[in-house]
Amino acid sequence: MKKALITGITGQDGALLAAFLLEKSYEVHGIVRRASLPNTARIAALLGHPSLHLHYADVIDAAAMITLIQTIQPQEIYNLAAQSDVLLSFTMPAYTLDTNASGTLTLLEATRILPKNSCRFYQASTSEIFGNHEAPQTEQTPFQPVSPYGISKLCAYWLVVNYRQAHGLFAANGILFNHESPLRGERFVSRKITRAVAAFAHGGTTPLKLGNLDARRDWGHSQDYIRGMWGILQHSTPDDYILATGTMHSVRTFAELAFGHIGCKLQWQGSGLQEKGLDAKTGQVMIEVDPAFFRPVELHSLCGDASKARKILGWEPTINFEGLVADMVKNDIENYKSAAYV
Ligand code: NAP
Ligand code: G4F
Repeated sequence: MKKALITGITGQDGALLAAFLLEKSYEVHGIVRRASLPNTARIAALLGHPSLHLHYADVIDAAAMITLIQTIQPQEIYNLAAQSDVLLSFTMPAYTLDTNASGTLTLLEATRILPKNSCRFYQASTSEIFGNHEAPQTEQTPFQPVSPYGISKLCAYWLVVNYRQAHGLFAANGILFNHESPLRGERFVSRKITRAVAAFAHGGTTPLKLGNLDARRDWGHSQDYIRGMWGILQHSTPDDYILATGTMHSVRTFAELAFGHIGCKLQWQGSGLQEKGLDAKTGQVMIEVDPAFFRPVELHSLCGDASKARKILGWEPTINFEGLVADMVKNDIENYKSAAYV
């Protein structure tokens, strides 16, 4: 039985990856941070599985991580742990770098001192490392990160490349473009929109406050990207791959599609901070612009070219933008709880 260690198992991707690996008969180990309230809601359905083992740790705690990895001796490590909120990284830059960059270094060191060639290492890299370089982005596109988050992830990217070159480690970067699911964190724009749609569907009246409506992202479904992460570690040689859909939509389009699921056609009125999205039928205000959600530096357009992963790994996304939005809206309407969206 193969053993895998997932850092970030309590997050969106970690929870989906744990389910995927258990399905493949792996012994799955995950690290959980100490919190004052339970933080295992996303893996609730997996708790009690005989092949799932959770350990308290934090990637910032080098001694704990090295001890844990020496004890488990995994064949695969998926480093998904991160402070992954781009806007927050501007207010918590040191914490973001400690977790995302130094945390990755700790894990690479812990992997390096395992018996030679015994463990493969996957790093959750991101399209944020490209910054505002012209879309579509490929593995050859120059890196120009525009946030502390992007900078921390670029440092981790190069550490992975360096450990591969200097120490012969099987270490690979998955450069993933935005991917969402019903488990997406509630502060990210996709989930914020689909939760607001659910609130309106259940009789809510509070307008949704958003930032930049014209930012464009390449949104895919997390389920497809989990399969890609695993595929990157199964290939005979370690390398870095983009996973993306190759299509790009604006936040505005995401909102129009999501609100359409409850029979609301959005009509935009005004501009700048005064712009509002109204229900074309009733005139009710559904969306307002709030500068609190603007970023000090915005990343305007991301669209990935995943030709390399397609050609070498045979990876293809199977769920398109419309399917993703439908899945998220349906799930939020079905599981609606009247908590405010942030
Ligand atoms: P997420 O939902 O925010 O999950 C992050 C995970 O990291 C959580 O389990 C969190 O634990 C854990 N974590 C945070 N700080 C930690 C620390 N110091 N020590 C140990 N664990 C820590 O993120 P996601 O969307 O699943 O993304 C997974 C990874 O892919 C992240 O590295 C992210 O940066 C990267 N990525 C994501 C996307 C995307 O679109 N989703 C795209 C490209 C790259 P708690 O539950 O305790 O907070
Ligand atoms: O949903 P977002 O917060 O995701 P963002 O910044 O693209 O980052 C996500 O994807 C990255 C991959 O490219 C990951 F590495 C990262 O960890 C994370 O998973 O914002 C998307 C866009 C931005 O341009 C933002 O300015 O939506 C815009 N936006 C507009 N209104 C908003 C809002 N974003 C958020 N979070 N909240 C808003 O109200």
